[in-house]
Amino acid sequence: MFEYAPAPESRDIVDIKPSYGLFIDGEFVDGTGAPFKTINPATEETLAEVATASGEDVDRAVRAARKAFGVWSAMPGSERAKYLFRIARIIQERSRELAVLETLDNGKPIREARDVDLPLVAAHFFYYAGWADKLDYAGYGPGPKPLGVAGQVIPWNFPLLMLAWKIAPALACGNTVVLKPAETTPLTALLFAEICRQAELPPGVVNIVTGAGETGAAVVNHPDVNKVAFTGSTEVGRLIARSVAGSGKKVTLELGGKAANVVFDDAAIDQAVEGIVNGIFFNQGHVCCAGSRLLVQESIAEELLESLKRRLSLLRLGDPMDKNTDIGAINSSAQLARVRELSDIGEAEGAERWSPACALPERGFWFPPTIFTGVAQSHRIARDEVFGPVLAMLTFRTPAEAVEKANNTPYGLSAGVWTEKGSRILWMADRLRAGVVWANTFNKFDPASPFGGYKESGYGREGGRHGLEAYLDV
Ligand code: TXE
Repeated sequence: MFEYAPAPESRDIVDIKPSYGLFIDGEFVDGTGAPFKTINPATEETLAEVATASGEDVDRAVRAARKAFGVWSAMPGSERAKYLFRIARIIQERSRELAVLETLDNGKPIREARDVDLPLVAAHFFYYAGWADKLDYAGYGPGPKPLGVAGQVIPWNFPLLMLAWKIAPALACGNTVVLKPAETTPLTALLFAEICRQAELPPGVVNIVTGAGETGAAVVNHPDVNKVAFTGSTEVGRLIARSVAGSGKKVTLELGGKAANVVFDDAAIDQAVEGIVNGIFFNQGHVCCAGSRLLVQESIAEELLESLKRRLSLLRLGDPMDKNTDIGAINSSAQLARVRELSDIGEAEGAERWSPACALPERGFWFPPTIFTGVAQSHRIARDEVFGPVLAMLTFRTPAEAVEKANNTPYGLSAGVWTEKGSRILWMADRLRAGVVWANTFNKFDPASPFGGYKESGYGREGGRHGLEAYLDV
């Protein structure tokens, strides 16, 4: 039989330099900290050496952003919009290059980087470009003001998309930015810096400082930063909230999750199976809103599990640059160790572990798609965020029990409901303590809709009109 097998995407379309500096005041400059290496997690090959920004470098970046704030905030919104539209268009023009670089640095399948991440990145810039000259009409009353310099720290799971979520609304509102990408995925943020130059964005409006947690701490604690935006672990989110308490800085935190994907006995099973797979195996499960807890109505649990196992057996794990790949590499050895540890604990606590037969490449960081059954709510596999391709399956009998179990988590970022009954969707959505509830779908994003969590998943909203509030004094 003929099998469609397109050639792997070529890495030759990206020009990866041997070393990268910091982007401050419109220039690439050396960092004074010790440089670090960023690797391709699928091969463990070093991609480049990247500068570490010390406190002194961060201070330089914040001063550049402060100076640029005068110019940028005074510019008519319609002018700021032109820059943002220009950036959005360049992202579209260079999206193949950006997608390849994202895949090399992150390990995610090229198909996802190309078809999901990049279109959403451009969409965020287009969307917020549209707001830049309409802030007076956003319902806040006359003359909402930008906050000043925004210090933004982002994670490694969607490096460019998280950058877009942070930078686009900040700039649209007239703020300037110092952004720190994650230490395992700094390269696309640095290519974005090049795009800012190509768009002739005034120097200092966007500054990119690379480095690890210490650099991030220097950004959020800098006294001249007015607004802190963080996406990452709940643990670091807590540290940040404590360290900026009383400083007068506005803070938004987007932290972890342990979403329930709830399947009722009247759901379209094939569609639900696709949604469950997308919910937990998209991006190797490195997704804050991943549907990591599957709650299935007892009467269909066996049938659903069988379908799910058959579907998992068809997933292709391997070279992220291959356009056929469904599951790429785990982003780092540290994350792989965490996924392994929590999975081992799952087994030790008595849950049953299943993965399809699947050969893992010898080099790189890999973990097979995995389902745990016989899971109790007290098991850590049902409570902790694994942030990997690991699904914990539980069952329920009544809608009330489904709600109780779904809400039995310290997190509250997202949830999914699968049923053919419209009234039940509304009944569930009303009761689920989650910032997003998807119905008969999962992991759907739109720049026009707000995103954010309840409880330990953080506070503040990103996206939509609500996303502007984080960057304005009204
Ligand atoms: O996160 P960190 P890690 C969860 C997920 C994952 C776990 C650990 O469960 O397994 O967190 O991942 C910067 N001050 N999420 O260790 O450390 C850091 O350099 C300021 C969920 O990678 O929170 C990076 O840029 N910044 C999540 C960013 O914080 C600091 C996405 C995130 O890293 C800092 C990622 C400090 N003291 C992980 N320490 C989500 N919500 O999507 C570190 N950083």
